[in-house]
Amino acid sequence: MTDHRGKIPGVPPHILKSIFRPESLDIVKSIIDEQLEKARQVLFPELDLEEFYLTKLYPSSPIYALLKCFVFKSGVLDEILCEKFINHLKETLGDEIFFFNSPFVRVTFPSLTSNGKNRFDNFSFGSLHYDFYEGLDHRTFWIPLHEIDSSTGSLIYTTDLELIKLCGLGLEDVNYHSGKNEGLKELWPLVKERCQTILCKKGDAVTFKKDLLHGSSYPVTKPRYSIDIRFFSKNDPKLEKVKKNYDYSCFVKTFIPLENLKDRIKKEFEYDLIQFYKMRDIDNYYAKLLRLNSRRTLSYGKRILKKIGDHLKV
Ligand SMILES: O=C(O)CCC(=O)C(=O)O
Ligand SMILES: [Fe+2]
Repeated sequence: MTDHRGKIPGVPPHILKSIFRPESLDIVKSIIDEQLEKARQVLFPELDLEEFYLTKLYPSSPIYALLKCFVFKSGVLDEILCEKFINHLKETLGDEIFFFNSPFVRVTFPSLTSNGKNRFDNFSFGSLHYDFYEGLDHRTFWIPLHEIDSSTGSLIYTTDLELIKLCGLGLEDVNYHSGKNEGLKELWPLVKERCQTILCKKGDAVTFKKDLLHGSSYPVTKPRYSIDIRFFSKNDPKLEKVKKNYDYSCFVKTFIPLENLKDRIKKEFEYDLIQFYKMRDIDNYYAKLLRLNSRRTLSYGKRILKKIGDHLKV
């Protein structure tokens, strides 16, 4: 059996209690705020911060792709890779560990829309989906930067097989933030009723595997900041296959060994930012980034990358 998605309940997530120092999380949050402000200044100086949030930040906004470059380049992993966390990683995955170079920075807030204009559904960035990378047996770590309660919105998940089967493999693939897939609306009440919501204290992290159907809910009255990162063992049998299939993505160029991670990640994202500045044609670049992040448009991605290469030569 290779692809279990939509077929098995999955293992519920595990909460790692007090794994991060609250002070470190405060630093990460302030880096994110600073870098968001920098993104606004560079890209949309004509908008004030409120307008910028309202119109430019929404679940599939390319600003988030840019934000994560800024944020990871600024050293958030210096704060996150503390001794407790590294010990946990080694206990779980052994001594030789890779970082899957596709981290996310999530900033959501109550007035967040689905597309920069309207709100279509009650989920946030992640509609229900699996973190599934060619079957790699990775661990996802969802790291909120403050206490998570009913006011902040949260990670949601389900192990309810009936709901899982109804969702099938489809939820991830359907662009349901765009409101185009009306059919899925019928599922929303069930999703709301059957999904579990995670609550955690500042300093806790949530970890889960590829078999868990999960998503996130919108904040109600307070913003929600979190980052999510993935690690896997160097001995993972699926490693070669994944490498081959992800080579062409802008952000998943490499798997970084844990030992070099703090420095390497800064260089990786520095590089991505340089590419970004060189492109100048920002809107177009966004479109390319989004496309390149999709597994199904790999051949398209190859063509675009070639074009980007040509463009840079000019
Ligand atoms: O934080 C979110 O909105 C989604 C998180 C997620 O999908 C993940 O951590 O894999
Ligand atoms: Fe996810």
